[in-house]
Amino acid sequence: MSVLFLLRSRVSLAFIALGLALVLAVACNGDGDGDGDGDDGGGTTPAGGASAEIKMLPGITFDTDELTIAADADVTITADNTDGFHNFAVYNSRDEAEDPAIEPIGQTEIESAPFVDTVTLNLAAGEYFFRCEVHPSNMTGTLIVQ
Ligand SMILES: [Cu+2]
Repeated sequence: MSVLFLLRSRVSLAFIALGLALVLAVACNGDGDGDGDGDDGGGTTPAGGASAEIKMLPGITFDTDELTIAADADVTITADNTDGFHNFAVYNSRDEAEDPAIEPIGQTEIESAPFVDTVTLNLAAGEYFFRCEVHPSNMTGTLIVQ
């Protein structure tokens, strides 16, 4: 009788452990998806959607040099400055960015970390250029609109 009871409580414990493992697995998956979105250039459907995020990290760098967003839709890009003095500015091309007479299509405020700002764009499909206005040679990338 007591052996059976012990056995049962072991089984219950096993179920609880299994449940915890499942919860952990789901949590880890969530993280993985978040990372994949930025990297794989729109392979996953939610990525090329109505929002995107870029981070400014220690070392005068963005967390990615390639962002993918949806074409012909209002897309809000969040620039999360975690370190230093930066902004996020989008131009039609690198050439236009290097022409001091041409203003960016859109940009976030130049501000010291910690600072989060957004810029909303509505662009035709194509490849655009982004950079930090404070560090135009270190922090650059391609905005893919598709
Ligand atoms: Cu910068």
